[in-house]
Amino acid sequence: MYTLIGTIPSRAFRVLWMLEEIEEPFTHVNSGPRSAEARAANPAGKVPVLIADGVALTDSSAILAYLADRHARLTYPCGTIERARQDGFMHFINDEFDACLWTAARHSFVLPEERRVPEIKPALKWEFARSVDELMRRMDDGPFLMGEKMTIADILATHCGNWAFGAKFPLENEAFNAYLARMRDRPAFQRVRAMGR
Ligand SMILES: N[C@@H](CCC(=O)N[C@@H](CS)C(=O)NCC(=O)O)C(=O)O
Repeated sequence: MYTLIGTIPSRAFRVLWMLEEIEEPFTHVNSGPRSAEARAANPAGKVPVLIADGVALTDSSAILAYLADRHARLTYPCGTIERARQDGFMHFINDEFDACLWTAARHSFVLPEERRVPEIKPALKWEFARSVDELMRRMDDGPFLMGEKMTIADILATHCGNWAFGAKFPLENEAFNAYLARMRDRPAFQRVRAMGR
């Protein structure tokens, strides 16, 4: 049985969605970043944290990859060309989507006020829009990023798309918007969303 620490609006959503997709039982500790529960498991105070076999695992992409490999779900096997492409998607989304969104968040409410540089935000929004176009160029015919098979890259991309929407980043790529709508329709996604209500 897994234990997942982190609130629904945080990156913990990615892991909760994964656990729902693969139908693995888990206990959810609905505690936020820097909470006592988060710090007890991860001294940095960051969430999500997955407790697996008594060990605290951090960093949502690594947790997704661990669950995918362990349960042989939503992933291609290590050492295959498909896995290399899947990893490429994961790195691309982290580098170009998550990094932009996280930098915008840091300069909006995470950093101490005197350290924030709000002027950076328009450049981040422009970069993000350019990366969305690039992701859609790299996407196979669909319905998922890698064609007929859903992978953990879809969880990461969709979470970042939703985050962008919440952060009022422009979302003008129709193919990406249609992809996000399809992904949000998934019952496992909806179950996690309902947990937050
Ligand atoms: N690379 C980590 C980032 C984790 C992270 O920064 N989480 C945010 C919440 S979504 C957090 O805990 N922030 C608190 C802080 O930075 O002090 C991941 O993907 O899990």
